[in-house]
Amino acid sequence: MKTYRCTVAAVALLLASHALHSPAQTEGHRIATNQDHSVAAIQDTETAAQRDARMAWWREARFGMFIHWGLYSIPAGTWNGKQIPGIGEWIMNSASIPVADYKALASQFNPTAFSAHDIVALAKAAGMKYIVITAKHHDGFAMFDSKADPFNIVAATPFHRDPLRELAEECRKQGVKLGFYYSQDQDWTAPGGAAYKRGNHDRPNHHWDPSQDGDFASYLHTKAIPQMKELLTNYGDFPVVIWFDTPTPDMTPALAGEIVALLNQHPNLIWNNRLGGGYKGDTETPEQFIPAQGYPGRDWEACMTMNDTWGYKSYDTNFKSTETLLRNLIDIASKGGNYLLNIGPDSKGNVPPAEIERLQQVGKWLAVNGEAIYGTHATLFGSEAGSFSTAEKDKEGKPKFIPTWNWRSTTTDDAIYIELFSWPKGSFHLDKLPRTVTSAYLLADKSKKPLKITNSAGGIDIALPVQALDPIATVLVLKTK
Ligand code: H79
Repeated sequence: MKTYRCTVAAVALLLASHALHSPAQTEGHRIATNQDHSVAAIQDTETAAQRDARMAWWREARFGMFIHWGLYSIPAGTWNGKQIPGIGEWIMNSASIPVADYKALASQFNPTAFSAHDIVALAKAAGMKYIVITAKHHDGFAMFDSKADPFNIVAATPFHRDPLRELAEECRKQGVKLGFYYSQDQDWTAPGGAAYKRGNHDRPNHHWDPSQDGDFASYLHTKAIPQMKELLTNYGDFPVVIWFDTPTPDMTPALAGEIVALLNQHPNLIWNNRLGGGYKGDTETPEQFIPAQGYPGRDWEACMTMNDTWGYKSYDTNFKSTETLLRNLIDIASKGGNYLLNIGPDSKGNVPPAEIERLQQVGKWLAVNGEAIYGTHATLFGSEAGSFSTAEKDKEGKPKFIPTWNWRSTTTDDAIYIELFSWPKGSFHLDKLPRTVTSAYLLADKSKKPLKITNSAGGIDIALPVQALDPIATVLVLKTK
């Protein structure tokens, strides 16, 4: 066993991330890394070729569905007649709901409209290749059949069904991959589970109900680890992803190492950078933002909501347009990342119509233009995404990135795709060309009518028809050698 070295700087980082809460969580997870781990993770031991093989399906997929669904869909953003600000799945913390009162929601949870078939079919129609669903969020309620803890959808609700099992079956039938989100660190209903500070929760550990107090290691040993074992063994070839969230300093390297030992028994599993304890995981997880230039050398996945909440809130109608969602997907793909786009079903199990509508529209575009997204690599150019301002600073005091939205580019071995958001008059000009272009056509043109290419001053001009073929993004294909 390797000895674990914990530097003062690493501890300071961990503490700082805990104090700041959301910034550490949402802005790139610079929680201590590169330390020696007491238990080596697969990323520490595998070869580059093994890693490429393990990550292959995920890198090709580019687009996945996040599902936040749990008891919080019952209050749906309102508690005791008051609308509670913030994200819906945080309502227990944000409204300081006592544990017993929150747990009582389980007896009302009967989402009879839930259809695993329809949700998987929706993901497919949207062009999404994988689904990640909240098996347990910070509220501690398990959305699956758990023998390890009775606060779960099968034992504690009139529904008595296991949606994860139903989704696993449908995903197998419909050819979609399935992953599980598991809040390994925060758990607001289990004694010893961690809590982020919200409001006036100044008691030690930011708890707001004495029944939350307890020993974190005991919580891990009696609830979180046993439940993760259930999730990793009861669903056949799924999950292919475990999506951890919100690590705190409670998750010491030694405790995280116990979880890693479990993950290591599932060598094809992909897990993110939010376990804690200094483990980097497989993926960076920018939350609610798209990084200016991706994360060169790292796999990454931007997780984003369609409105302003993950868990269903009845009055959040601030939906992004299909244009924004599609541009985000293209922007992310052009930077080499994946887009994990969230839906929040309601307490009956219905997906909000505004979410269905947008996903179907994105899927329509992908059905025609998917070749420019799936299995592609990042842009060979880069400056088309925007530039860093010399005057404006971002929240960290660094030059602010100002995106531009004329076009993006994705790449395969023999093609460069140009996704045109604004339609140029007459022709599209490219200055510097990293490859030789042999032919050009529009992806949405079934006849693949060749477009005239003219050399001009070190670059090329591609003659375009007068009208864009798609109001949001028309894809220009440049075959290359
Ligand atoms: O599961 C979703 C979120 O619930 C979870 N990650 C995504 C995928 C998440 N947990 N914490 N955070 C994200 C960031 C923390 C935000 C906070 Fe707040 C700011 C906690 C307290 C202040 C947001 C605003 C939640 C309550 C108020």
